[in-house]
Amino acid sequence: MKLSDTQIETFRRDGVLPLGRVLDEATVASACEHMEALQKRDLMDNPSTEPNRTSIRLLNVSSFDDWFMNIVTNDNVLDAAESVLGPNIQYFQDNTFQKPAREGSSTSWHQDNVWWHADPPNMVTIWIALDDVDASNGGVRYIPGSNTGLIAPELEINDPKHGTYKLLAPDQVDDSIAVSFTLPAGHAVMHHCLTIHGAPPNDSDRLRRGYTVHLQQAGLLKSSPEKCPLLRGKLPV
Ligand SMILES: O=C(O)CCC(=O)C(=O)O
Repeated sequence: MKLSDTQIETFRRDGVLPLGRVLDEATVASACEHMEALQKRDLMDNPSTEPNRTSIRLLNVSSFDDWFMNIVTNDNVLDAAESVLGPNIQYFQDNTFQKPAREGSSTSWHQDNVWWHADPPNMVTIWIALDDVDASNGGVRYIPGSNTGLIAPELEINDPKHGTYKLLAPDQVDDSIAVSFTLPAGHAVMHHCLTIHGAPPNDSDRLRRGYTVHLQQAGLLKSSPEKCPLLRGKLPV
């Protein structure tokens, strides 16, 4: 279902919008089964930025198991994206994030477009809860209104697995205005590629699994349609 004018206005102002339910229970259960199967194949990546903490991640998950394209092409996902990106939509990436009970690591504050360099910044992420997710098990936090421009990140991360890169330092972010959402499994939040977001560690006794779909206005990043299929509308000529 397309977003209402009020929802679009909220998204444009805040850079973040809860979408409500996008996946039914059966699809959530299948997604968890497919994630588990990938984990057994030992494909998951474990970005180790915090000692004694674990995040289990797989980038571009649909390239390993194309079942996930069922979610990428789900009408609830694409209708929400189309409401803000327009009719021409192209895949960019889809990822899984699994943060185990009591040891799931935090996600530092960041803006996705620091990596994507989309200009104009017409890209969105739809973060879908595969477990019931809220503030207590490491729900993603967003800084409303931060979707106005890039901030040069100053926090150096030395990840033994992924080398050195920079994210936003805590003093670059006014976290007193951060918002997070209570998401039953199957519910989603959409954020703009400039919106600052991050997540606390999972200190709860509940698993925290999420799946993200990253979409671009078709043709924006000049991605090849073989790797990044057109999902709606047409590519610019
Ligand atoms: O789930 C997380 O902790 C990170 C998610 C994220 O960074 C994203 O959706 O862009």
